[in-house]
Amino acid sequence: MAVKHPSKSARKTAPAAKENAVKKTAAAVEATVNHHPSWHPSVEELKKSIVHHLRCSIGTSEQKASRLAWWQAVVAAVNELIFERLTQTQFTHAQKDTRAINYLSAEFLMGRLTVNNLCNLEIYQTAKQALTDLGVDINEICDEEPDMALGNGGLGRLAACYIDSMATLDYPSVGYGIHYENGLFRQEIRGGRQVERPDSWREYGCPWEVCRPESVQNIPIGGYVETQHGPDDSIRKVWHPAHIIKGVPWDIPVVGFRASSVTILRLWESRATESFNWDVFNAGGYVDAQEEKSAAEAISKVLYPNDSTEAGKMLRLTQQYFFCACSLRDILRRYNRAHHHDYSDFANKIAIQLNDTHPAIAIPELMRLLVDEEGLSWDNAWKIVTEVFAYTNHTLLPEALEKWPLYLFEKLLPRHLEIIYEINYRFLNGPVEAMWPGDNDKKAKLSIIEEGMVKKVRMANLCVIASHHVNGVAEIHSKLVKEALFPEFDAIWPNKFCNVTNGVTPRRWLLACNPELAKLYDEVAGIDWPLHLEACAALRPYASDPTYQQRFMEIKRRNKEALAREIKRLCQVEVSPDAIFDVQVKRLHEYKRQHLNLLYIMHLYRKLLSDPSLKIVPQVFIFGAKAAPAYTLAKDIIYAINAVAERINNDHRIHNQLKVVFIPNYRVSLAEKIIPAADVSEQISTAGYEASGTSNMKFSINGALTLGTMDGANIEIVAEAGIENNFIFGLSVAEVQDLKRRGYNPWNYYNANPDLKAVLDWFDSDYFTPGEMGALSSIKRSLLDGGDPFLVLADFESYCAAHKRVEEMYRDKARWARAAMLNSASMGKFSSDRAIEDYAHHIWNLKNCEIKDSAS
Ligand code: 26Q
Repeated sequence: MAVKHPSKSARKTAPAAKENAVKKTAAAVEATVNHHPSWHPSVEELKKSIVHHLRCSIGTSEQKASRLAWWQAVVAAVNELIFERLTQTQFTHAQKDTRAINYLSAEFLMGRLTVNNLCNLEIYQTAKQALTDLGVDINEICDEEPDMALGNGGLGRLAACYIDSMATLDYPSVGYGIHYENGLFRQEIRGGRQVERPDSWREYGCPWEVCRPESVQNIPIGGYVETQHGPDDSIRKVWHPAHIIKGVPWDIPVVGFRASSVTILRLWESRATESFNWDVFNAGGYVDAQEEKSAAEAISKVLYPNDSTEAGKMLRLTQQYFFCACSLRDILRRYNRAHHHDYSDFANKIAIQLNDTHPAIAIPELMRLLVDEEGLSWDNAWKIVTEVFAYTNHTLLPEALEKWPLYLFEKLLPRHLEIIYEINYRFLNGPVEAMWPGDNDKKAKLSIIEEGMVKKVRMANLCVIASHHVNGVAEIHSKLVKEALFPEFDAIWPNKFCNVTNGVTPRRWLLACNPELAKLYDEVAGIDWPLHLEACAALRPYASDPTYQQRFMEIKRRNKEALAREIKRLCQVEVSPDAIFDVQVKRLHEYKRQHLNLLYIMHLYRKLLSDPSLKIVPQVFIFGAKAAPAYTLAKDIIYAINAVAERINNDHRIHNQLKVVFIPNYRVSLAEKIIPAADVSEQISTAGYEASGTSNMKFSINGALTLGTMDGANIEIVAEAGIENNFIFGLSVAEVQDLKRRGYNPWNYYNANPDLKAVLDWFDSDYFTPGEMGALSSIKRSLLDGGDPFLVLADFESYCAAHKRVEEMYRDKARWARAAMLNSASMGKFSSDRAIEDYAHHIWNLKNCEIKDSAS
């Protein structure tokens, strides 16, 4: 399929040049460029390739092939295009010995790759036509693909958006993570309650991934450290590990938009080493050998389903160490191919980003590799380490900052613990002593080691000390990281702390998931908007134009119709696309306040019951949320939503004016169907608790209006889109802090607001759980006896008022359409391309590297 490609300038047009660009639809563009680049086959060529792979790679025929087989054949055909670019990318980087960013993350929530890759190669229409000609529906076969759910939520999806941008922007980069055998659990709802089922995403193999046995790593673990005394008082530390674990890399190629670069996501799978098994086996310990094998393979078996810390789990720490140790060895191996163990250029060639503290163990591991294995002095090694690492913080919740019991380190990573002590000693007696001489309280507060009954290692402190930059993920969050979480560190290193507001990839979150809106943008903004999301501002002048308003709202309408069909299929509930689609989809957490949303729904239902003539704007409340399996209250909230939904949806007295649906098993592929169909985006966390949020950005891009608090990136979103085009409510961060300082008493709100009281008392009845009195009362208890830690009751009234404004605006169709369009057209800032450029310029000091086509 090799042919020539257009010039780079034709692939990437600067926004300025866009005005003169002939405005074409994406399909027309595809048609005209079809016969140029090597990754743009014609329909006939692609058909030939798919059929070839169906027969020769999958071993079936057009007549017999299942949907799954068709999908596999399409993937094989697409991979052929991608691999050519991959080879070219890696060849170019090696030849130029480029500086690269290594993005370390315990989670990559990739979702499905087929539609995304077809869109990034700009061959979606070609593939659709090819498959139609072959008698196959592209939607049906793409729906066969299991999600790669190797992450919990925001942090994991952010990593996935970021590799898409790194590839698109031609930044030499590698994503490193864990090849979990089971991703985030599949959620089933039985009798209204969440049940967790294993997610075996590669039960039948994943055709996107390639195993790389030539890059296997051996990872030592456990055992003890021997101190060897050499001549002239020199000492040498020798680690005698108890086990060696094998790390097997699986590569997933990530193709940038218009096939710019192909970046690798390298995920490590743990295996038992043959040698160890062999020894035990020979000693007659067959069963022991099998146990050893199971223990080694357990390391990458399952993703921890908590999106806050799970303290003290040996296996979790082992996972973290395992993937960091594999990744660092991989990085060193590649560096040494060109530099032959001369580390003087290491920090010029290598940048490492730590996605939260989960990969923090990479810091002492790199020290260990440089000092113990490569023979560098401590000072030289520390200089390198502090020039290489940067750390992103994603949470302020003190209980969510990772701390590992010392005894786990002693057992698992004895040498790393010694290194951490040394780092800590030098830090406390260096910069801390210099700034606060003799102040032991300061030393205790800033120490990497937390004293107490169970001594702990504070991973965040380690990250801050070793990193050249520490960033938060939205303006307000970064300010709080600096001023509330790490003020002393900021005093020591005033230039270390910075902000990089999160972003999302416009390729997946607009181009691929909302093709009709994408087409409208092609027309008004030119076809390069997926590379320059700010170009979508071209729609703003049309926001008051009735013709465009109608077109925009018709697209929304068709997306709502499609979602209504999906809801019927998944929840057996009939919903009308005429209603407001009000959506809250995210992990279930008290701070995200799904229960505030529920209180409002119950309040509205009560109003409808008490006034049978009341006419409201019909509304559908849509939820999607997974709860951590051990988070009881979160699971109770899911149960309550389902119980309330059941009652409301079957109550004919309210004439279908109100519907509530909980869509099970929320995940990336569902988000792609839900978000383009939303009218209202619920972003209602207690101010100061949501670091950024990223679904808020996806909703706005797709023309939903935000109903939210002044928290995280909501603040920046409404600053761009206009506060008057959204619905802001509730206490601000300062007001939350103030109220907590003064002493917050939820009972005051309960007693003062009869509506609120009535709704809360409802939880104690059996109205929603017939025959089961008080089945929902844990929620009321947490909000009153439990002290309502997230100020749900304090924000209730303001939230109700905001909902009233939603209804009012929705009645004015033109006003709503205008607001929706202005939101969508104002989200340029929230492209992950902007975020990656920020990282590259301000943190990584990274230059991009254009990849020429091998055919040219
Ligand atoms: C840690 C230790 C043991 C087990 C699990 C964990 C763990 C796993 C996942 C801790 C945290 C997470 C995920 C956190 C997360 O998703 N944070 C979100 O990050 C987004 C991207 O920056 C932000 O937009 C969200 O505001 C933030 O909540």
